[in-house]
Order: sequence, then C-alpha cells, then structure tokens
Amino acid sequence: MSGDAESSLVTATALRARFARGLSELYGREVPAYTTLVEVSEEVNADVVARSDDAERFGTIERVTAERHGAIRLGTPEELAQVARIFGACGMYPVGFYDLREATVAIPVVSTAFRPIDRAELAANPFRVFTSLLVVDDRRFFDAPLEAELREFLQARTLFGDELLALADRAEADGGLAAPDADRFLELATAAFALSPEPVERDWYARLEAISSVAADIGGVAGTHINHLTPRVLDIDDLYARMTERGIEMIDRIQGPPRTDKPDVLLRQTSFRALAEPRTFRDADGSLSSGDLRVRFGEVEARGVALTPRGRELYDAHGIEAFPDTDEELASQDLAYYVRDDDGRLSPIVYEDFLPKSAAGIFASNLTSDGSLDASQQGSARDAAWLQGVLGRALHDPYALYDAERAEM
Ligand code: OOG
Ligand code: NI
Repeated sequence: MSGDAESSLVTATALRARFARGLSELYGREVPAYTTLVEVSEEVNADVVARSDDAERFGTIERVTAERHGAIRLGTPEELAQVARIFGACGMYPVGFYDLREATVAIPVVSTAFRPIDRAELAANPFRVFTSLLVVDDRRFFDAPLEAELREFLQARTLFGDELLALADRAEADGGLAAPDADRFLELATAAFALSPEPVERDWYARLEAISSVAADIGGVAGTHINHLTPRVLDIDDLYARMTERGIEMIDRIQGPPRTDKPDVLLRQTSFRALAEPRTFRDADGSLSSGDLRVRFGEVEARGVALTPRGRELYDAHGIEAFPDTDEELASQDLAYYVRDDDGRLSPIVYEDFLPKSAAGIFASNLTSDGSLDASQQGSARDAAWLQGVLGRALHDPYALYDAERAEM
C-alpha cells in the first residue's frame, strides 16, 4: 500500500474513539439519565482538577473525560467470536477471564473485557467493554429441555451482519479503513448495540426471568444492547452525593475498596437503579401489547493503581486497611505497579480491568428477581483456555500486561 493510502486510513485508534463516542450518543438518546450522569461526572472532574495538583496522576483529564466502559451480554460462542472481530478492528483485545457463576449471587455467565493493551493506546482512548457470555449448559440454571430451547432461540438470531464483519476484518488486517468505509463500519457497529424494536415474547422472557434476569436479558430478546455505559470520575464519593442530591436513586453503596487517605487502588464503582424502559411484548395469542423492562442502568467508576498478584492477595484477604500509606511503600513492597517518570518520581500504572466481586454486585443490585438455581447440579466447566478457544485469538492475562508495562520503563 502506498504511503498516501496508508496515511489516509482511519486508524484503529480513531475508530475506537469514534466508536466510544457513537455508543455514548446512542445510549444518551436511549437512556437520558445517562446524560445526567455524564454531566455530573464532568462537573466533579472539573472541580477535582481545580482543587488538586495531582488530579492527573491516574491519566490526563482528556483521557478521563473521554473514558467509558460498556457492558454487553451475548448468547453464543459464535456471537462472542464475532464481537471479538468488531472490537479487534478498534484495537480492543480480550483481557482476563471472569466467572460470575462463582459470585455470592451466582450469575450464569463467564466474561472477558475487550480493551487496548498498550500504554500509548490506553492513553489515546481506553474504551473497554465488559462482555459476558451465557452458559446455556449450566445445569444449575437450565435443564436439558430448556437448554435446547435456548440454543434454538439464539441460533435463529443474527446480531452482527456480514457487511459489518467484513469491514471489521478488513480494518484489522489493514490497521484501519478508508474514510467512507470507516463511516459505514461505525454506523453498523453502533447500530448493532441499539435496543431492538422487535417484540419480546412475553412467556418466554418470563420463564427465563424466573431463573435469572440476566438469562432473560440475553436469551429472551432478539438483539443484544449496551447494558450500561460507564463514565470515569475522579471523586466517586462526591459524585454519589451529587446524584443523590439530584434525587436519583443510587444503589446503597460504592463497590470496591472504601475511601481512605492511602493511594487509590483498583476500582470503585456505583450505579443508579435500572429504569423502566417501554417495550413491546407479544403474547401467547400473537397479540402485541406494551409493557416495560428494567435492565439498563447507569454506572460510574473511579480507578486507582493496579495491584500486583501479591497486592491483590493482600487486598482479597485483608482489605485496604492492610496496605501501607505511600506510593513508595506500595512499590518497594511489590504490592502495586508503578513506573518512574523522568524526574525519578513514581507514576502509578492505572488498573484497567474489572473486579469480579464488584461486577457480581453490579449485576445483583439490578436483578429484578433473585432467580432460582438448583445447587444439587454440577456447573459446566469453563475456564480461560475454553474462552480463548471460542475467541480464536489470544486471551491476555492482565498481570502479564502490567508486568510488561512496568518492565518497559
Ligand atoms: C456487567 C457487569 C460488570 C462492571 O463494571 O463490573 C461490569 C453486566 O452487567 O453486564 O460492567
Ligand atoms: Ni460496568
């Protein structure tokens, strides 16, 4: 390819930034309370920047202002492999394996997060999508006849069309797309995550919902959709207070480490309750009627320094109280990841991933029913190797990425 053609390509980095913006506009139209959340987040961030000298220690304000994570939920391995190609076009690769079936309130999914994996790309735009896959053969949730029905329903739908996938593959092979193709790719990719206007089969949805509302949200509807889109905030306690002041009902707590005077670690998240969204239902006699579903909500997060395996072990066993008070100690005790900047000061490596406990808490806080689970049955085996096979591409280990980043500097 000639230099000119190459330089006129819309790069993966640009596609990712535009994709995040496109989804943000879509979600803002669909869930107006999200727009309020973004506005309040921007107010909080501006105030933190105005009052604090080291507001940008976990990333530039430009990065943080544009930063979002999305959550989507899929039904089949094929759908997951396809979405990996779409995200791959945007320079987002699968990182980490999360088994939410092991949570206190078990959710019948396994998950990964698609995100950029190198420092420059994260700095340019860190858009990430927590992506969950329903485990249809987990007998604790679905008996054999229901599994068969689920499979049939899921096989019959197409989430990502051929044109979209062909553009995604071309983008990934060439490192970008020519401008008109980029526009078309982004139009199709964004539309694939819009709420489907297809009527929801009322009885089918209700049967799944009795088992798990997440199962119903995946296997009970014709399309996938953004479940939530999460802005990043520099002071989540302040955000929580301001949202509550505005009369928005938040979940009862902030998930993750409590606030302390120590360096911020990992990830803190909170959300507002899912809102009723009008949907069309099809009843058993074929007639259409309107109703609503509560599955989509607003979440916000604050990010701190990434912990090493040793730091994570300490955190899981003893909580944040067991941590030392300074960056120097966190670094010298190999509890958290840092690099040294040109002046020899420690600069934290931001935690770019998710916390299974918080993820389960976020899922659980928005479940409409407790669901039901047959604990006498065996869960089906799923692990990172299985997921990597489904994805057909490397599933990155988050610690390996943080280690490499630390070693590079
Ligand atoms: C994903 C829940 C996990 C997070 O921020 O931990 C998540 C979902 O609700 O589909 O997004
Ligand atoms: Ni989330």
